[in-house]
Amino acid sequence: MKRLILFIVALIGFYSVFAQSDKPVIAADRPNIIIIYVDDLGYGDLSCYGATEVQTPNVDKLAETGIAFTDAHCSSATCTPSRYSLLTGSYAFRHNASILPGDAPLIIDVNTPTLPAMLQKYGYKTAVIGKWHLGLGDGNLDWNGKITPGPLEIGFDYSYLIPATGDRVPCVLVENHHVVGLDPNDPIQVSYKNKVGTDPTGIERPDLLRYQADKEHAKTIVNGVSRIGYMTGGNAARWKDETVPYQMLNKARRFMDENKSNPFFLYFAFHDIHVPRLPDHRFEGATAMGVRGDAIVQMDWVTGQLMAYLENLGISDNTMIIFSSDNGPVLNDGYEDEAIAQLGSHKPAGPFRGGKYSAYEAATRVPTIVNWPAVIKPAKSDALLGHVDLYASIASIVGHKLTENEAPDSYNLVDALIGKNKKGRDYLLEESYTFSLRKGNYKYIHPVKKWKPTWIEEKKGTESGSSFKPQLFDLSKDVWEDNNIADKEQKLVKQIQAELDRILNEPISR
Ligand code: NG6
Ligand code: CA
Repeated sequence: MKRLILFIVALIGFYSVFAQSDKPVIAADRPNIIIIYVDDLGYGDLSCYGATEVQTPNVDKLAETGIAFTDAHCSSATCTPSRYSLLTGSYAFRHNASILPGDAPLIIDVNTPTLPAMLQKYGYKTAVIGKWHLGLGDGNLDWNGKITPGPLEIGFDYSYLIPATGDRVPCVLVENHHVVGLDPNDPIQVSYKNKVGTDPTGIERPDLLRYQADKEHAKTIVNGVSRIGYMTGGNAARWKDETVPYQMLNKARRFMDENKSNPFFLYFAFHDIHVPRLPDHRFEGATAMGVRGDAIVQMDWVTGQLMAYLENLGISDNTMIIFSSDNGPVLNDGYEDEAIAQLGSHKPAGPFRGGKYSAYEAATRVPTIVNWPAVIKPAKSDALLGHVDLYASIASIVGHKLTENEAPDSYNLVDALIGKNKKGRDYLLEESYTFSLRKGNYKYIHPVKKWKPTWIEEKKGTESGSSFKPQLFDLSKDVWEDNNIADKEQKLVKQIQAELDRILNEPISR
C-alpha cells in the first residue's frame, strides 16, 4: 500500500513538472542544431537544385533525406543584414544593418535576445565557426588585446571567426577573445581610411597579385591577394585562405566531440563561395567552371565531413541540420577570377532573375535544406518562409515561448520546417537597397526615389531590379519578373503596400 501511495505521489510530481514547463512540440527533445550557412551560394549552385555542371553529392544527400525548400529566403540581398536577422529574428532595416567594414563595432546589442542566447537557457552549448561580419568590439578596437564584445557576449560559448569577410582586413582568425597565433612583437593595426605600415597594396604592386582586383579590393596584399582595407603587422597570424576551411572543420569537430553528450547549437558559417575564391589545390579542376565551381565542390566536401563526423559520434539521428546561404549568387565581386568567363552553361541563380545585391528574386531565394532524421520524412516543400523565422521555429522546438520583444519579425513555422505541412507565410519581406514583398506568388518591388544602385548593374553585371514605379509580378506565370502588372492590379498593389507600411512602421511584425 505504502509503495502504491509513493508511486502515485511520484506520478503526480512527474506530471506537474511537465505540466509547468513549456513542453517541446515534438517528441525529439532538444536536438542538436547546426546551421550551415554558405556565403553567396545561389539557388542553382547545387546539383540537388538542378545544377549539372557541378556535383554536390554531400549536400544532395542532406536534401534527399531531408526537406528541400523551393521558396525559402534569406532575409536580405547581402550578408550582414541576413546574418543579423538569422541570429536575432529581427529585420535588419530596424537596425540599419548593412555591409560592414572589417573594423566595425558589434552591431548586435548585448541586450538583444539572440537565437544562441535563447538556446543557452535550454541547456545548449553554442558555437559560431567561420564568417562573422557582424562587427566586433565597441569602437576603437585593439586587435592585439581582448576583442570584446563579440559573439561570446551575445550567446555563444565558443567562437572561431573570420572577423568580417575573406576580402576584408584583418586577415586573421579570432578565437574567442583573441587573434590566433599573434606575435606580441608584431602588433596588428587596421585602417579602412589610410594606409598603415609598409605592406604593399594591390595598387602599388599589381605584379604580386594572384588575381587583379577592382580599386576597392586593391589595398593590403595578404597571401598574394589584395583586400579591402589596410593592415600591418600580425604576420604570423595571417591566414592562408586555402587552409581556413580545414581549420574551421577541425574546430567544428572538436566542438561536436566535446558536446556529443549534451545538446549543442553550431553556426557553421562558410567563407566559400565568396571572393576571393581560393579553394585548396585538391579541388582544383573539380569542375570546368574554374575557382567558383571548385569552391562549391570544396564547400560540399566540408559539409560531407561534418555529416560523417556526426555519424561517427552516433548523434546524427537527433541532429537538425539547416543548410542555406546568406544571399544569392554573384560572379564578379571584385577580383578577376574568371568566374564569368568560365561559367559555361551553369546557372548560378537557377531560373530566377537578379542575384546578390538585387531586388529580384535570386537575391534572397536560396537553397534551403532541413535535415533531421529522427523527425523529418524526406520531401520537397514550396512553403514560403524566411531565415528570420528560424528563431521562433527553433524556439518552439525547445519549448520556449517568445517574450514580447523577442525576435520581433520571426514567425513560428516549425510545422513547415519539419514537413508536417507546407503552410508558410502570407507575406515575406525581401530586403535589398529597396524592399520587396511577396504575397503568395505575387512579388512587389518598392520603387526607388534615386537611381542609386547602378553600380550593381555596371560593376556586377547583375540587374538591380530598380524602378521609379511600383512593380508587381505574378511568379506563377512570370518567374523571370519580366511583366510588370502593377498598373493592372492596383488594388493588390495597395494591399501589399499597406502591409509593407505596417512592417516598416510598427516595431513588431509577427
Ligand atoms: C561589397 C564588396 C564585395 C563584397 C561585399 C560583401 C566592393 C566594391 N564590393 O562592398 O566585394 O565584399 O561587400 O559581401 O567593395 S557579403 O556577402 O559579405 O555581403
Ligand atoms: Ca554573402
